[in-house]
Amino acid sequence: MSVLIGEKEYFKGINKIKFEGLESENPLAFRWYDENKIVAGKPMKEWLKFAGAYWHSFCGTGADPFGAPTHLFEWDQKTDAVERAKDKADAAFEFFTKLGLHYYCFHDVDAVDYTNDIVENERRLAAITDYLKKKQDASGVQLLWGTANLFSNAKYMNGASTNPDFTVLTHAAAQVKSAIDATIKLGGTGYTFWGGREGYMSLLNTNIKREKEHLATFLKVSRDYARANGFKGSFYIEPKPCEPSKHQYDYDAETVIGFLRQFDLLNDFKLNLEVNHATLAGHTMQHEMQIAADAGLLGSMDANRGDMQNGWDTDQFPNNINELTECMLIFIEAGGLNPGGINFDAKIRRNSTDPADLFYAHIGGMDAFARALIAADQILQKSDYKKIRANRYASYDAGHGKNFENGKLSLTQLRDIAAQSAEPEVISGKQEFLENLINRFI
Ligand code: XLS
Ligand code: NI
Ligand code: NI
Repeated sequence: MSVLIGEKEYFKGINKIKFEGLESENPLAFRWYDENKIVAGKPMKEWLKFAGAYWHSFCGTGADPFGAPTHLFEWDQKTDAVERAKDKADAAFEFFTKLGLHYYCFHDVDAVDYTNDIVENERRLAAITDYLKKKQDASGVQLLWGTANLFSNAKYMNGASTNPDFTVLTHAAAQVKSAIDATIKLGGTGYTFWGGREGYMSLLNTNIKREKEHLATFLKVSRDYARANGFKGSFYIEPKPCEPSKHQYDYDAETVIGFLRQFDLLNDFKLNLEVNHATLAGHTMQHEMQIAADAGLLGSMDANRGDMQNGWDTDQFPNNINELTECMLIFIEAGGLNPGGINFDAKIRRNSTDPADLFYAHIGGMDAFARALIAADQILQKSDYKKIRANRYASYDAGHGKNFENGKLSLTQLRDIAAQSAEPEVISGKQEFLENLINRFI
């Protein structure tokens, strides 16, 4: 991938980031992520389809409820919205190509600023996607997934497709329709629904049953529209338990799978799991990934990490190799993400204000994933990890255990087997042994 610089160079002094290996002391080089290195039968770049998130990296100004913007973007200057958006696209593609990211993700309003005029928004999105298409063709960078922001505008304060006011739902539909058009036009491999406002703040004013039915019908018409217009990719639901809603309907992987099953959406929808959302739901990311993988719904991933002391979505860059190695065990055993990738839904801190900080953040995240992928592959190949897990269930592999698994034993028969057998042995779960394996291979 060659570097694509637009009219102006935004990240001056930073060249193409290269793999330099463990000996390198260059902070602007990869030490582990070697995109063509073969791991478990595939090049790293195929396992780890990293994507840049437009919203955090090119729109997030660092403003917080207590303070003003600290990231003052040079590409955010022009008065005409589409011209301003083109500068932003230039900056984004310069960044993607210098870093070697093969994918990106965006919300409609990240690509170009929206107004409250639907027709004007459609015009703007069509214009900027013409430009993005050219940038994609010139660089080879692809759209991992598109989405519509149905949470920032004031009209969504009571929800988008779960809003008690039907008019708001229609406005959400207008946005989703254009965002799907944009995704199809740009060859996106997925389309994501994250419902930050699809939930409630108070049960006192909420009819959950009707709201969830509206959400399901909304997803169905969106799917039907996309399929009728040639979209072959996957739809994703991105679970999150809360924030900004007190309770979000797409709480966690299990909840979403139940919802998809209830409303017969399992054929078209998979999960886009996010690390910090898993921890907010009181789970590990490993848990969420295993639940999704077991259901055949491990679609895509939003990579980030939370803060151990803060109870919100801090969206920090991933750097926990132990956690990632455990995730990669599930990931490799599931055959990777299908058809998604690893979107850095993470933001540099408000006081990380050097242009290079965005590079350090992504390099660190990519290296952490690469190191975890290698470690997990070694664990699977060279250790007793798989054997120990399989052996724990050996009593179901033959005899009565097997008959039970096949549904051939009644409760009374199970009782009789118990009465004839000795007291169960004490069998170790070997947790610490397994934890040590992870550290040994990192
Ligand atoms: C917010 C979500 C959001 C989605 C895309 O917490 O992670 O960024 O990924 O709408
Ligand atoms: Ni996300
Ligand atoms: Ni998030």
